[in-house]
Amino acid sequence: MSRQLSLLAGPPADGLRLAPEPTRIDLGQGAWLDHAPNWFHDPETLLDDLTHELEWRTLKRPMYDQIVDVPRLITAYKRGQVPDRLVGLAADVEQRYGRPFRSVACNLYRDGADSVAWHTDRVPEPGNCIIAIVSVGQPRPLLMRPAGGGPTRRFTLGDGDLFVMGGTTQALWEHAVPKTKHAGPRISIMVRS
Ligand SMILES: O=C(O)CCC(=O)C(=O)O
Repeated sequence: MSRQLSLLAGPPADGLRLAPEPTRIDLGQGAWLDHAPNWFHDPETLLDDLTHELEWRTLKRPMYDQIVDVPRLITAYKRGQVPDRLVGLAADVEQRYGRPFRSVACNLYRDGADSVAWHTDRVPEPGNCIIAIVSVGQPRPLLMRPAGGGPTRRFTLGDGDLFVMGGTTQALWEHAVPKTKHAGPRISIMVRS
């Protein structure tokens, strides 16, 4: 619907095209995913621009008795501080899902050794969230498993894909991006409500 609204209101936000509706995957108990492959029309340029324009940081975390680097580069912005390059993308997600976003965070996976471990995102409403991921660069698997245990589901997020975790996903499911043997750079842009 929002695509049609965008069309009526004028051209879509910068970098976006009139993509088909995402496929909705019902995980049960109010948890759902949306996946729209090839949603962003020029992912190569976005990957290049974000790689060079954003201020990437290495976070540290305790592991056993050591402090280690988090295996990916990160940058995050609150609403109102989002760089120009990402404003249109965040606005399009907001319009599509009808929920104001609170923040935009980006992860840069330099190669296959970069990853994110199993976790749920800390959001104000874990039982009613919209977390949109726009993935650019190397396709990587995103795994999801029930927080209390259960079979893992595997999704591949390709170059330019939109993947949304909605409803109760952050209360009931964990997600991870595992290490892989060979992979080029990938950036995930997380628009969180
Ligand atoms: O890179 C991704 O697709 C997921 C990243 C993630 O789960 C996070 O930053 O919390």
